[in-house]
Amino acid sequence: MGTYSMQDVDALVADSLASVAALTSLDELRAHEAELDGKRSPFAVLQKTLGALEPDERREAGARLQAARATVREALDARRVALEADERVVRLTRDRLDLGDVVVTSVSAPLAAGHVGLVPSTQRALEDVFVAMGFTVADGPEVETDWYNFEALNIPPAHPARGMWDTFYVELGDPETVLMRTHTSPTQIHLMEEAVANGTLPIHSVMPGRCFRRDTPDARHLATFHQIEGLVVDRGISFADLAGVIETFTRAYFGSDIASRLRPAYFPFTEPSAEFEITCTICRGDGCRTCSQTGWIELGGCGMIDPAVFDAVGIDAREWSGFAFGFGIDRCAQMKHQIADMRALIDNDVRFLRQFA
Ligand code: FA5
Repeated sequence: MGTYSMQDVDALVADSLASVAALTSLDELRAHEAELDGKRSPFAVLQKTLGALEPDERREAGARLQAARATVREALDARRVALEADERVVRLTRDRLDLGDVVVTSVSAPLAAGHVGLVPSTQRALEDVFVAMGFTVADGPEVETDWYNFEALNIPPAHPARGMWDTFYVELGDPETVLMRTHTSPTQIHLMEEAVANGTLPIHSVMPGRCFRRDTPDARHLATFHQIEGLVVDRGISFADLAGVIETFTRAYFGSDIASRLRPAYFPFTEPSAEFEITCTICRGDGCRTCSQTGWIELGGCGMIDPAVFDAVGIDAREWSGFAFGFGIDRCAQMKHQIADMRALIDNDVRFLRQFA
């Protein structure tokens, strides 16, 4: 910091403006700002000498210094704006994406398309097997009357067999007269009534659909599940026909390496009755949590139509005979795809669902 006099002011301004013009970066500007326009500037030094002057001289010199400092400050401000603009351009140029290097794979991610769920696709696969065996496919209501779900199936009110199906009743009409069907067997009754009314016996049909029970969900049960009912009414039908259909179905759907068996059972609407089981596909028969350590999984019930059922729908049991079966569709899906816990079917976990796209 030298010593200056007021004669130097114009030269000092010229020097300062030249120094400002020579600044090449904001960092440089910050480093020299105090020398050009701050406490260390020649103008600040001169300011301190004003006290020694006469008042008139002091006023004039003060005004000149202020003007000089204002000139330098304006030049500094203008240089700062220009340097900021330059540096922004440098930054933007450095950060700019070179589109030549960018491979654009898609403008927007493709929307994930949904697909048919495992239970409906299993239902279709089962229908295909039975259609190939000569069955037609029929449909029935999910809300039924007591008569179709129980009575016509030889399950009168207060019959202990009603305990086999824990029922959701609908608040409609007299108490416990309207209900969510507990199985697809009531559709058999509708089909037989229609065939009698229209004179279209024999019947060879399967009837898939949703069923409802007050069952506690577990590895093999849901409260809303699906069954596929089968009904054959013709002349001269025997248990051998039933066993043959079940055997043919098992091989066609599960493949010949899966063992199946019929075990004596009781259903009020068939006589004799049987339960149909296959080797548990989760443990291959060794026993696991899914099959309650038995090595076998029950797929459904079946049997020869009880004459009391023929009576209820007006079919002459001396002329006609028949069999029926009812399998769990969810159970079939579970065994076909080795799903340890049936509740996965209703969890809606996309990682599970995607496996069956
Ligand atoms: C019946 O429902 C009889 N209507 C089957 C029948 C039809 C017998 C025709 C004779 C003649 P059952 O309650 O056992 O039977 O059920 C049959 C199958 O439905 C079971 O083996 C199982 O595969 C499936 N099922 C039953 N309850 C459930 C449930 N809560 N969740 C999932 N599947 C079930």
